[in-house]
Formats: sequence, C-alpha cells, structure tokens
Amino acid sequence: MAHTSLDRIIALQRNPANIRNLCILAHVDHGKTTLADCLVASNGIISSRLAGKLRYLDSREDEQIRGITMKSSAISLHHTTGDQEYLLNLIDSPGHVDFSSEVSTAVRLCDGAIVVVDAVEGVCPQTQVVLRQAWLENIRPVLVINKIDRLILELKLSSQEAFIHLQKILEQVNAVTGTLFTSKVLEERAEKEKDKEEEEDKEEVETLTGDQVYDWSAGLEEADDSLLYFSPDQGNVVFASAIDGWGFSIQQFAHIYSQKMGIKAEVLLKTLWGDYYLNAKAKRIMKGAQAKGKKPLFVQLVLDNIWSLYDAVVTRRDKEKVEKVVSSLGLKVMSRDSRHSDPKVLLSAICSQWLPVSQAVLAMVCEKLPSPLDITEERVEKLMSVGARRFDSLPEQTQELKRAFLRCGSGEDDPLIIFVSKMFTVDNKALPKNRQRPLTHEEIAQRRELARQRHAEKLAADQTAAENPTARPPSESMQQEAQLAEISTAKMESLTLKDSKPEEEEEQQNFVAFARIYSGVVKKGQRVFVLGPKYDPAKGLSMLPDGCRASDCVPEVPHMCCCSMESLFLLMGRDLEDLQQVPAGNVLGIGGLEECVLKSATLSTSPACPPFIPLNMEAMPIVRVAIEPKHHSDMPKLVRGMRLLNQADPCAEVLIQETGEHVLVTAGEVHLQRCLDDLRERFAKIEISASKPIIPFRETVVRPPKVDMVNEELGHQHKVAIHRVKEEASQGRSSDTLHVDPSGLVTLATPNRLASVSVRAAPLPQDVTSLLESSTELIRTLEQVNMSLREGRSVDISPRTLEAIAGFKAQLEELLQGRRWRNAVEHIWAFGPRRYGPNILLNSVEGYQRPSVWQCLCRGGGAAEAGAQTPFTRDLDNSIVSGFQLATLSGPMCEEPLMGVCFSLERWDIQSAAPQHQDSVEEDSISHEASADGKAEESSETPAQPVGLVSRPSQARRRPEGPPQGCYGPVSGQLIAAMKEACRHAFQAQPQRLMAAMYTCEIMATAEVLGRVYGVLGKREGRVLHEEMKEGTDMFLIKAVLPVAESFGFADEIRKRTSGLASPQLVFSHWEVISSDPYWVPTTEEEYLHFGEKADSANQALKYMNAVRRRKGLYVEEKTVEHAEKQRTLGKNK
Ligand SMILES: Nc1nc2c(ncn2[C@@H]2O[C@H](COP(=O)(O)OP(=O)(O)OP(=O)(O)O)[C@@H](O)[C@H]2O)c(=O)[nH]1
Ligand SMILES: [Mg+2]
Repeated sequence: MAHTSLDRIIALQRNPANIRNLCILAHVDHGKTTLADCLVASNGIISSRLAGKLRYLDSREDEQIRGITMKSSAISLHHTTGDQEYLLNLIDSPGHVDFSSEVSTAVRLCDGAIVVVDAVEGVCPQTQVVLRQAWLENIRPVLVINKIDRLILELKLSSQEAFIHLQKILEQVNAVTGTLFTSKVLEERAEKEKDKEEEEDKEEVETLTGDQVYDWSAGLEEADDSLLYFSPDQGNVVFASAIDGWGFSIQQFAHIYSQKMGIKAEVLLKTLWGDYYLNAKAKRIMKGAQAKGKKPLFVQLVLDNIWSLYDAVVTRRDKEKVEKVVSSLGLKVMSRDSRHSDPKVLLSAICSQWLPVSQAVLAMVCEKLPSPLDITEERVEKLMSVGARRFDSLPEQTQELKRAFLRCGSGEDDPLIIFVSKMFTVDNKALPKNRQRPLTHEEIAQRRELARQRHAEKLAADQTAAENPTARPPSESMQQEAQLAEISTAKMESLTLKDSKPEEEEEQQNFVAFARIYSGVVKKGQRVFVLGPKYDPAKGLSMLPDGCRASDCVPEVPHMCCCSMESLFLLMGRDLEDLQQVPAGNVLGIGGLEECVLKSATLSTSPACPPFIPLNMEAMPIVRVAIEPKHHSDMPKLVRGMRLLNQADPCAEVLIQETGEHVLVTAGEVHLQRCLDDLRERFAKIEISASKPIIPFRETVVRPPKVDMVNEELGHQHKVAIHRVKEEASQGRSSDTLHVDPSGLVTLATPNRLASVSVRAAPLPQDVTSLLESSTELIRTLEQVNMSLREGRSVDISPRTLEAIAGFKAQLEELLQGRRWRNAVEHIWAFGPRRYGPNILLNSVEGYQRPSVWQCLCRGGGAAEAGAQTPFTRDLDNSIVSGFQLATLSGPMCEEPLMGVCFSLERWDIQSAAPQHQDSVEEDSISHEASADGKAEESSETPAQPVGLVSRPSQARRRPEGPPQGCYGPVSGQLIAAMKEACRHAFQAQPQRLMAAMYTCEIMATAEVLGRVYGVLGKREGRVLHEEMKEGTDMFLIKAVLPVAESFGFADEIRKRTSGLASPQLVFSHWEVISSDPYWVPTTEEEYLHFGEKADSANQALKYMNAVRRRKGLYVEEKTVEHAEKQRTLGKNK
C-alpha cells in the first residue's frame, strides 16, 4: 500500500470522531513491537516482508541490540473500513518493569489500549500492572492473544487442547479486570451512599449520562460489567501470531462461514466461541460439545484450519497440499517464497494474505475503542482535580472547562488545553528541517533539463570533433564545460555543507514534548500558559486581569509561565513531520518547550485551567549510583548532561548530595545501564565512571529478642545494649547534659541548660509501619492541610480525602491496640522524616496541649485551639518537630533514614533565662525522678515499656508564662539539636537493626533449568515464596524475594546459567528487618563455640552497615570491637 501522504493525515486530524489514540501494553517480550510492525507495514511505511524483523518503533541502537523496548514512541497510521477512514495515533510502550514509567506517560495520552498476552506465558506480573494502569486512567482495553504459533510448534498442543488453553488465558485476564471492577464498584457504592445522606434534604437527583461503561448503579449485582470483560463474541479479542503476520477475530470467521454454510452470521458470532458444536446431520448448531465429546465449533471451523496449514507448510512441507490450500483460499504466493529454504517464509506469505493481523487488529480498534469525543465526565473530573481539592470547589470558570473537554472542539473560541506527559530528545537529523526531502516535481524537471542539455552539448562536441579532428574544441565549448563543472562543484559543496552542518549542531539536544491536545486548536508560534503541578487556578484568576491572554505580559503568578510553541510535529516513529496547526483530539510533538517544562506540564490559553493530576507511576526509583567524570575538567559537562537526562527521562532522578556527589537514581539495573549510555553518548559526551550501586538501608529498633544467636533463652541483651549506650555517653563530651535511665528514657539538656527533653524510642508494630509506608501521599496531604490550618487559611477538602484520612486514623487506632499504645493515635505529634515518613513522634508530655494532627476531621474546634497557642510555644513546638525530622532522616547506625520507630517525648522543660544554679538544681531533681521511674519500670514484667508511660503523672514543667525573650534566637536552635540528639540516644538505647530493601522476583523457567535457578537464588540469599506450574505448559512460575543488596548481576547470572531460558523480573516490594544484630558480639559459651571469638563472618548486618559507613566516610569500628572482645573474654575467663 502506498505511503499515506502527510496531507491525508492532516485532513484526518480534523475529524475527532474518527481518531483513535491508543497504546500497546503488555508484559515484557509478549510481542508489542512486533505487532506494531505489522500495523506499520499495513500503511506501507515498512515492507511487509520485514514486518516483525525490523521492530521499526525500537529506533534506539540499544533497543535493537538488547531486543527490548526502552522508550515509548508514537506513530500515526490510517485505516479504512467500509466508507470510514480512521486516523490511529499508536504508541508502543516498553514491557520491562524498569521502564514502567514510560507506560504511565503513554497511557495518559490515550483513550484505549491494546493489551497483548503471550499465548504460552499467559497473564504475567506486568500484564496485571498494565491492566491496572489502564483502569486507573479510565481507558478502554482490547485484547490480542499473541504467539499462537508457539502453541502449535513449541508446545505441540492439539487444536482441542489449544482451545482449552486459550479459554484459560481469557479467564485469567478477566479475573484481573474483575478484581479491579469489584473494588471500584464497592468503593463507589460507599461514596454514593454517603453522598445520598448529604443530599437527601436537597432533593437533587443526579442525572448521569447513560453511555458510561462503568455504571454508577447501586451495587455489584446491578452494575453493568458486560462491556468490561474480554470475550471473542464481544469483538474485543483477536487471536494472532504477529511474527507470522496473521491474526483474526471471530467476526471474520463468522462472516466466512455464514456465506459458506448458510447460517446467519449473528448466530455464528454467538456460538463460535463457546461450548457449541455442529451437528452435521441436522445441520444445526447444538450446545454442550464438552459433555457430548464433540469438537467445539471454534476448534472445528477455526483452529483446525490453522493447525493443518502449519502442519502442511512447516512440519510436513507437503508441497501439493500447500498448493491446494493456496488456490482454494484464492491467494497468490510468489515463487521465491515457496522455494525459500525456511518454511516460515512461505507460511507468513500465505498467512499474512489470508488473515492479515493488521486488518483484524485495526478493525477491532476502530470499532471498539472510544474516540476522543467519547471522553467521560468521570475521567475529565479526575484529570482536573488535584490532590485534596474537589472538583466542585474549583472556581466556576474552571468547572466550565469541563464542557470544553467533553466537546473536544477545534473552533477558534475553544480554549486550548494540552497535556505534556514527557519530554524526549531527538537527533538533529530527525528534525524535518534538517532532513533531506525528496525532490519536488519542479526540481526533478529542472535536473532533467540540465542533464539533457549536457547530453546534447556532449553530442554536439563529439560531432564537431569528428568533423574537424585537427582543430580541437573551440573555446566556446570549453567554457561551457567549465561552467558545468562549476555548477556541479557548487552543488557538491552545498551538499557537503548540508551534510556537515548537523555535526556542528549536534552539541545541542532537541527536546520534543510528547503531548495530547484535549481542546482547541494549537498553531505554530502560539503563546500559551505553562501550568506547573502546583498551580492554583483560583489564585491565577484572581491575580490576572480579566480576559488576560498568554500573549500579553504576565504578572508574577506562582507556578505559571508563558511559552510559545516553536514547532509542532506529527510523530512518525523515527521521523517527525512539521505541522502548522493541530486540532483537538490528537497526539503531537511540540518543540521549544525545554525552558519551561521539566518532565510534564499542562498547557492552556486559559488561566482557569487546572494542572492535570500527576501521572500514576508504578516504578519507584531505587538503584542509586554516584557519577563522576573521568577527567575532572569535564565536571561542567557532566552537570549539564545530568540535567538533560533528568528532563528526558520520566523516571530517572538526579540529585546532588550534601557531600557534593552527583547521584543518579534509576528504577533498576537495565534502566541504569540505559541512563549511563545516554549520558555518555548523548547528553554529556564525556567519559564517566559510575560507582557501584548505592544500596539503600533503613534503621530501626526492635523489641528485645528472647533468644540468643544459638537459640538459647536470653534476658539480658537489652540491658547490654543500654550498658553500651551508657558507656558511650559517659565517654562523650555531652555527658553532663545527658542522662539515660535503664528503661531507655533519655534526658538531654541544651548546652545552655535552659531546656531539656526526655525521649523514649520504641518499635512500631510492623502493620503500622506498612500502613504508614503505603499512606505517604495521604499523610502528605494531611500535613498540607494542617499547615494551612496553622496559618489560619481555610481549605476546601474533598469528602473523599476527608474520608480517607478518617479511615487512615481508624486503621491506626485498630492496629495500635494494647496498654502501651493507649490514646497514642490522638497524641501523634508528627510523622517523619520529611513530615510524611514511616516514623511517629508522640506527645506524651502531660499537660501539654497542642493542635491535633487530626484537626481537619473536627472542623472549627481545631482552629480555635490553634489560635489559643501563644507564638512562643508554637515556635518551640516547631523546634521539637524539626529535631525529630532530623533524627529520623539519618540514624546513628550508618546515617540512613529510620523506619518504624516511635519516639515519645515524655518530658519537656523550658526555662526562660533562669539563673544557672537554680537550673542545675532543677535538672538534678528531674534526673532523680527519672531514675526512680526507671526502677519502678524495671521491676515490671517487661523492661521496655515505652509508651505505656503515657498516662503517668504530670512531668511537664513548661513555663510559658516566663518572658519569651531569647527564644527566637538560640533556644529554638538548641532545642532542635537537643531533640535530635535525644532521639538518637533513645534509639541507641533499644536493640537496633538494619532493614534491607527487598525485591520480589518472578521467574519463569522450564523444568530442566529449575535447579539452576534455585542455585542462584540461594547463593544470593533469596527466599522462594511459592512455585507453581503454568497449566498446559512445562513452565514453572517461581516467586521469590531477594535483597536489593544482592541483586546486582542477578538477572544476568540467571540468564547465563539457564542459557537464556529464564529471565527474572525484579520489582521493589518492601523493607525487611535483617534479624541479626550488627552490634552483636558473642557473650555465652555456646556462642563462642558456634561462632568463634571474632564472630564477624556470620554477621551480615554488620557487613552491610560497615560498607555503608565506609562509603559515607564515617568511622568504622572494626578495631574497637576486636579489643572489646578481648577484654570481655578475659573478664569471662577470670
Ligand atoms: N513465536 C512467536 N514469537 C514472537 C511473536 N511475536 C513476537 N515474537 C518474538 O518475541 C520476542 C519479543 O518481541 P517484541 O515485539 O520485541 O516484544 P515486546 O513486547 O515489544 O518487548 P518489550 O518491548 O521489550 O517489552 C521477539 O523475539 C519476537 O520475535 C509471535 O507471534 N510468535
Ligand atoms: Mg517492544
């Protein structure tokens, strides 16, 4: 088919009803790019013989070499069905976990998705992830079950077995969507009931458009889920083998057989997939094929044909039969294909004519996926409501924009709304202005004329030479020749100039924004507002004059700037085409935004437009490396290169640590490799060296263990730890201000003795820690709300957020049960580090009232309370929180963040400019009291009873009535330091542990290599969680957890050891406490026997800790431990 001309595509862009924006999603290696190749070939962009081999959309060199997609890329295709012509903006996405952020950027711009599933492997972890992502973005999926040829040739299934296998796969996929659907319906029902209660007296009946797939009906029973599931008879499933170029939906076969057998197509459509069979005698289709042992229709009419074709062409190479089939199907096969030594060539020549996969898939896409006009209200509201803000609290003008979304109009009056989901770089060569264009007709004619002239002159010259051989050419012809030569050199020069130009310009990277236009029409050179994620339309509207446009000069509005669209591009895989304007509903590339847009942004001509909600990122960047240039003079280039890389990758993070190190954080090993290659070859163009991956750890405390390292009962370990802290403290300079009591309560005074704090640390229950971890977003929102309340601003929080906060609180209350946690939730003072981390500060100071963190739940009351606080206490309250934040940000073991630790502040004395001697008397009395308490505590059953002390008699000696002089100066600062130190000492007074980051790892392996996989897992401290056999195949699915610290080179090792038959997918899953104590030294006879005197070989935690300390340039205590052991040994032997 001819290459679609640009004009045709431009014409199609104007008709949004016939536009489909879609992406291809799947697990890694399930054949997305191969399928995309087939679709691209149908438009004549690549030859159909190369489809599947070229992987056209994998345009990067490393993508071709490694055979995996790393960046999502888009291409515009057209398709005609009947009298309708469609424009398809297709985005191919990567399937490897490391690049799942690229999937997020693709999904946001689309209305639909093709989900590809490998017929052998079935639903894999990433399949579930992409289905979830599609669901979260409210886009509609269709299914392609790919690689059916593997069922025939590799697994050697019979057609009947294959049918059962395919049914199973469909069930698996539908099970995933079913779970998503159920949870959503239940959630909505709860919300609706709540809404109803609120609105009962208003008597307002909501009218909703009827065409929503996800109905807002009351419950599961009533919810319409028929459109949700994949089913061949719904027309949303295609069976394919992309590599052999064939694919079909059952509509096609229903059509063929309805003509052949005279059965109605609708009847066939309903019965072709399912438990039906053909009763040849009665010429009727009957139910119950399985029970009666008959061949189901699908097997008889569909699969058998394909199976016998494969059998004839590939297995038996039966020439006669092939010819018969070819002629009966009315196909033409070129003789070079039928003579080819590889039977697959002939097979794909036949199949791609008989059942072209592109036809099947494109027809399904055009029919089943929604157009940009079908965008639902629900999706629009979701895109427009950021964070805690609810849609109906947005300014009126903003709410009106919803209509613009739904209209998707391209009139002059329609506001322009564009979302940029990522920035990517292109080579200069790929830019249309630098590319050599094909010659125009005039140019060709001119050239032809020139050539003809030359030829005529040459002939004429020959003639004169022949006529007059002695008198050599007259000067005239010489001149002409010289002229011609001149022209050609000039041309040559111009050509070479053109060639060399890009090289000069190569230094500069061209950033193109990957974007979708939701409303209005964008023109080249137009000026628009660029709205950052924190932009507030209410603020913008109030600050800007009415009717203000981006072309006018813009006053200072936070998170808003102006930019002009320097160039607009049509994205055509590797190429870009220049466009003058683009109407609503299309995916496009925009050049010239790199100054205003970092990774993503919302662009609009209306200041009322809210920023879109942030992308749902599935991958968490976890692998960090420090990067250095080989030559130090290259530092500025590296800095610039890292900045570019940060902009060009949705997931990579670039940081400069306090130590001055440049750190790159990536999602995994493969992603890391790609980022380093990019830095070397594109962005920095210098030699760089990367450190070994920096492995993150967390520090925590645990309850005292009951047994020792050789599983003997143990009662003293805890005390040993405290003993050590005491020793350390007494050695330190601060010993006169520090007091640690045996129960673990640490009291520390500021150097000027004006204030002192008493802090106790305790481990949080594991469930609480996980809850805190999974609720970071919510805690952050809570913190923002509290901040606003503290500043006296009112915030309109959506009921959904409020409900989520209340739910979170209730969950915490439920998990924090027992005497020690009595009232703890009410007394939460702060979360940390960074105010939303998984550690808690408790207010256990008797008599100290402060606004609760939950004040947004009881509106009004909280604000009044906040008002009652004097600025004096509020200031110092902040110091306590800051001290806690600092302490949780880096712990005493190896300066890694803390996790799952609860600090409770039990006493807090502030004296304002009191005389020194009085103060020390005061201190004494406190210490006295504290140790008395400690004794009382010791005599109770469990020595570590930290938070149980909440209800003890008052110990607060705050004196707010004193003059607040000096408190703004040093006291608040000193209090921060004292609080931080106190927390650290309190932490050290408990048994400390490291926490390691863990990956979950799913490996598919055949039975032969299973043993080797286990070998590698075992060597790297992996733990197998479960193993199951994939039904119908000889593949095993192994699920394991593996410490991140042991994971480098893991994928490679597995691949090598199994000759590429198994490849793992590593995804960050959770943090796990390493059970061994890094400070442990053998103390009992048995332990000496078991571990020897040094006992450092067995201590993995110590190794990790020392490695981190060494990397950070901290003191590593190896020598000291050795001496301590000796001394203790002596002591023991005495
Ligand atoms: N047997 C068979 N192999 C296929 C088929 N389709 C693709 N493959 C092979 O599967 C491998 C992966 O194909 P890709 O198209 O690169 O897979 P992908 O889903 O794009 O992979 P990522 O982009 O890395 O996630 C290639 O070796 C293909 O040749 C098919 O229909 N049958
Ligand atoms: Mg791919």
